[in-house]
Amino acid sequence: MSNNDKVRVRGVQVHRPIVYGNTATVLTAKEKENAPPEHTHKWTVAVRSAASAPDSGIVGGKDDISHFIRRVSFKLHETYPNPTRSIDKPPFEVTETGWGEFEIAIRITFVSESNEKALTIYHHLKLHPWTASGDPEIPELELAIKLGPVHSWQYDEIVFCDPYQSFLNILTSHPPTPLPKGRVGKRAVPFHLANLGEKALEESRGQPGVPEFHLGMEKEEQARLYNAQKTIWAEVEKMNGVLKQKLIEKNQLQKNVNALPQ
Ligand code: SLL
Repeated sequence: MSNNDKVRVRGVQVHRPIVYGNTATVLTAKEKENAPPEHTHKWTVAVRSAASAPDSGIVGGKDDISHFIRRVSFKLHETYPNPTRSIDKPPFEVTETGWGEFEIAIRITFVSESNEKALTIYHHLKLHPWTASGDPEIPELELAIKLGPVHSWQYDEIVFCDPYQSFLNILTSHPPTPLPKGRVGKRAVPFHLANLGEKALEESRGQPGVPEFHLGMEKEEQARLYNAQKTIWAEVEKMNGVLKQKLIEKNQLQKNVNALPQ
């Protein structure tokens, strides 16, 4: 390391896209044999690169992210033995079986060249499929099996501001694979925000695809936010009308009160 490497490069920001979350499936009869009797699901929680490898069958993970991530620690529910699982090399993931959903604290430690503080993010382990509103919150296992694997993933970008020269060199020599522009083939089904269920299964012709993050999702998210804003505006307008009406009523009542004999 030369002295120059210890200097921060001011004004530079480097973004690295990641995904974190989990996949879950209902235990098969064979898997059940090797699991505690109350366990119903098998799941994998992971931190990966955002781009997916074609036909890999997994969400994200095309790029190796160990040039900037040194360790990922997953803090599981205390019902698990040794609940803090530290993973020092890729794939940064933990596979377990269990019966319940819980919050997982994910602590990401960066390589020492970065001089960056560790980052903690949270993921709510999702085992049960989303169903159309009105359905029971936790669908029967048979329906869950029919619906296929549950995917709950979050896209995020880690931003390194004013990186050290040596770290900047590492980052720039490992550019991330750009996300695809839109949906590719069967990797179609949306996930964390979608109201999945039997309808989504029908739409995917009974074959749920493995979801993939793509650039079109940003536009879809924008459209969702815009629609939500429009709904709120309409609601505010309506409530303003109600308020106006109530004020008129109040003034009238006040007048009546004032007109009462003392
Ligand atoms: C719930 N608050 O009640 C959550 C807790 C805990 C899940 C879920 C396995 C533990 C074991 C397991 O699934 N724990 O291996 O004994 O839903």
